[in-house]
Order: sequence, then C-alpha cells, then structure tokens
Amino acid sequence: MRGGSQERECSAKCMKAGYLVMESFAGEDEIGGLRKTMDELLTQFDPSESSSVFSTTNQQHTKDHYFFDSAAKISFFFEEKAFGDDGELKQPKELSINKVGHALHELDPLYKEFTYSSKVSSLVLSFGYRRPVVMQSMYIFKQPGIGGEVVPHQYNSYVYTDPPSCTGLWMALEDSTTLNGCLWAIPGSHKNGLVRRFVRGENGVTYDQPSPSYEQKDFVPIEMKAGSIIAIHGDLIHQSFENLSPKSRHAYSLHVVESDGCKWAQDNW
Ligand SMILES: O=C(O)CCC(=O)C(=O)O
Repeated sequence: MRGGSQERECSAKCMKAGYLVMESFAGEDEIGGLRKTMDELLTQFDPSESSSVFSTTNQQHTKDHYFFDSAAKISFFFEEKAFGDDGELKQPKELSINKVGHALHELDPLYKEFTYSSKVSSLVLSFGYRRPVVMQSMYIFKQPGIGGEVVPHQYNSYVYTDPPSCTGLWMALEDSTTLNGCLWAIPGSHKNGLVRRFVRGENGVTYDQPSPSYEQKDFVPIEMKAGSIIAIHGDLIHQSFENLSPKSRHAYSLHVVESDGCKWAQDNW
C-alpha cells in the first residue's frame, strides 16, 4: 500500500500481489442490513429523476452534472443495457441500476456506521495510513443478464493525490464468481506505477493517455464469498466482465486516500 512518499512497510509484506482478500469480514446480519437499506433506497428512487447511465466503455456520463453532483449525494446510475429501443426500462428499476454513489458513507446512517467502524479503520490503519479519508463509496449491483463490464483500470487514475495514495476496499455482499462477474486482476501490476490519469477539464473528464492494451492471460479471477473484503492497491490493474448469468453480484466499495502529506488533485472529477 502506498500512503505517502514511501512505500509502506505492510505493503511489502502483505501486498506483494497488490491485493489482499480477507474472508468473513462482515457477518450475515451486517450484509443483510446493508442490502435491506439499499432495497429501501431503491424503493424510494424515482427513475424519472435520472437517466444517467454508468459505463466504462462509453464515457458519456462524465459530461453529466448528475455524475459530478453525485460526489456529495446518493445518486443512481443505470446499466447501459437497462433500456429498450423505445427508451423504456426493460426490467424493474431494482434490476436496472448499475451503481449507487458516491456519498453513501456520509449520508446513509448504516453505510456510515459500517464505513467508520473500528474494523474498517483498523484495516486501513494496518496499511500504514496516518490520516485516511474516504473519498467515495459505491454500491455496485452487476445486475443479472445486463451487469456491465468494467474495463481494466487503476483506482489512482480517478482518485488522485500527489503522491498517489488510493486504496480500494471492495466487499462482496453476494458470492462473486467467474459466472456473475467477479473481479480480475494482474498480480503485481501495481509495481509498475500509475499508467494514466482521468482529469477534469472544461468539456468534462478525459484520460491524459490512451489505455495500454492488456493481455487477458495475465489476469487472474478473484472469486469471493459474501462477507469477504478485498483491499486493492491504487495502482493495481483490475477489471470485471459483463454479468450474463441469472445471478446478481452486489458489492460495497470504498476508496480511501491519505491526507497527511498527500495533496488532493483539484482536477479530479
Ligand atoms: O465491481 C466491479 O465490478 C468493479 C469495481 C471497480 O473496480 C471499480 O468500481 O472501480
């Protein structure tokens, strides 16, 4: 893990691959509570409020005010394949949302309690952070049949500090397998550093470099049971495929940065 100008001690010991999976991090009651709260938020959500789609292959949403404003809100983004040719949802709204973000950890009491729990703090501090800040949170659905792919990327591209310090925490709220779109990563790829940044300009957000091409054979699947959590180094190349299976793959994800000695980039989205 990185969290300052130096590589942290723990990263060398526990993060050789650039990620670390911890099983049974959350119990059934916690998972049930987080999922039930999300069900309630979805019930209250009126789809006519937003038609914002989240896609990592088509970056249209990045020009969108709804996307920018979501940094401080609980906002809903549709799966790209949620709509028919007539522009109407093809399935109920509950099965149409790609993700909810990006301030669940601040605005929803249960997500806040979990995010700032002693076990999450201890985990983050064990990576050597001195004054960690949770910059964003997301509930990711990977809906059955239409759950969109997430192309290879690094967290530090989006949540950039100088020097880079992001760590992602991603907790499976359902079993996550190769069938329903689990995470895949290139072990050790974090050692090659940050490849490109996603910077905000006058016309929305763009990458400062084209994406390198990656060989699929270099990725390994990371299957996880519900309740397991994975810590992901901000420079690790990771991705997930479309979910064509009949099972969803819900997850709660947090992006943490160091605020002691690392400067938040003003041109982050
Ligand atoms: O949940 C996924 O499939 C991908 C999560 C991820 O890498 C991200 O949100 O940046």
